[in-house]
Amino acid sequence: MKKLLLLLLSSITLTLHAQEPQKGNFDYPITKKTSNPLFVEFDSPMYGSDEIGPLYTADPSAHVWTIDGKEELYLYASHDMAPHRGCDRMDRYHVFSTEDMVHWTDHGEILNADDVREQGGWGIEGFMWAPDCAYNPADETYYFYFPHPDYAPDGSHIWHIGVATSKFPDRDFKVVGWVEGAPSLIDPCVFVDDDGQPYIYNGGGAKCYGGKLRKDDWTKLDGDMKPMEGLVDFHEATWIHKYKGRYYLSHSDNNNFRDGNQMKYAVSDSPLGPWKDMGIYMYPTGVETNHGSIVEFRGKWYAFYHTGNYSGIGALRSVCFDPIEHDRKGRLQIVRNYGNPYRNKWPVIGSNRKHVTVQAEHYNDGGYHYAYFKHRDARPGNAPAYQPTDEPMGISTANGITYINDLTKGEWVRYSVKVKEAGRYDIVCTMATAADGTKFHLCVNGHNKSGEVKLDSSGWYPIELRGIELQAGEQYLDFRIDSGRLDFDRMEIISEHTE
Ligand code: FUB
Repeated sequence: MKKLLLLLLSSITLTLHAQEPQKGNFDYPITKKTSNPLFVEFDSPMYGSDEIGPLYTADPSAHVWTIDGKEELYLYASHDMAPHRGCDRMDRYHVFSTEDMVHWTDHGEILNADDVREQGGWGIEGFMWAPDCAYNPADETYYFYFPHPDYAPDGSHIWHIGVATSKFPDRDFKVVGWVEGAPSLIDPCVFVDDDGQPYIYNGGGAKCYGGKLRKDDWTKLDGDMKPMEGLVDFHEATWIHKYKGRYYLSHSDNNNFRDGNQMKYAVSDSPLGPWKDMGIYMYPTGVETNHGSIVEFRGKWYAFYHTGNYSGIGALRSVCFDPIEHDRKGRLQIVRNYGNPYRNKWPVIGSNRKHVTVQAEHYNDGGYHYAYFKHRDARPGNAPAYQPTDEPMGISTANGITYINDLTKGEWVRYSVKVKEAGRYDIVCTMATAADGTKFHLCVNGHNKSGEVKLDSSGWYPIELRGIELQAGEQYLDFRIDSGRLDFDRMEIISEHTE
């Protein structure tokens, strides 16, 4: 996201002349059954036009509010607009709620960049990035915090943490100003401790700050915000939750410059640190950014995040969630958003199993988003480049060979394996292509381990991926297609030093 911040500074004049955002003409609230990736069944106006497309959401901030005696999960999200221009057309926020994690209500737009200019007299077009919301029982008011750029007195641009308030969690938010004194950084998070003390955090580009809000005025700091100490490889997307009396600060790491952000966390006995780094709780999901929130709802813990697993595009993201667990020592377990092996049987490699064959059609169970990504034709009038289908992968049999046919650009397919011994393995894939310039890469637990692999002849032939490093334990292998068309028959995983 650092790249985007730099881009923002250089492209600001362009964005000022962008077209007026469309508000859409929908009759909210709208309730639908939806599953990962969430909310794409809801319609959204596209940026600067009257066309309708899927609703893309990012940066989920999940809270459980008790309303009329009933617990409901509310989700505040930013809104990726199609057609995208990086993240700079994100000019509005939607709020969603659910009682059962299956049926979700879209309450519609709660604030946009125009509102900030009209009601607050500040701000520029677009750039309504990752928000958060907090409820103050003392004044029965919801406080919505949003990062948004404005002009500094010297004409440069700075980020404010804007505040809008309402008596309702899902409507009537009015801009009341910004948090004076907060550093010019993105991604606010407000955590309210059990004693009612609100804390505010923000951060980006490797800096994370935290401080107290005034108990009697949740729009103002109580003292200065200070750098959070002890975090390792912090990028952005701060989120705080409390578990068994300890504070957990989760955030994205800087792996966006390689394969995509991983989600990490650190713990402390105090809401403002110092923090002890505890490592990763989610692997990269195939797009540059990730942004999470962790929340308990009706006795279960959930990790919210976003992926590009609907559009195939990193700037047209969709919010997702999966269960997350703390182990007996309070350590967060890796979120299982990668399916399970075919028929729940892990191919085992290493130790006395030096050579394992996995048939391509035996990809992970769990379906689309967890185990594969496949396109279908775009809906009419609805321009995004890719749209997935939840049909299984295309399987063909010819000349006694059963294989996955015709994997195309952006598609991927996943295989979980169990590795007995960490080490380097050769992975020999039997593949074919009918198109020039067919390329793919292999990711292990979301990390590109093969670099670009090119297929340069037709007919079945072995592609040797030499010395792929595998850690011990469960690992998942994604074959991600970068261009062309690829048929995939099988892979053999071979311990490097034994064959
Ligand atoms: O969505 C815009 C920005 O991308 C957010 O503020 C970051 O957390 C990253 O998700």
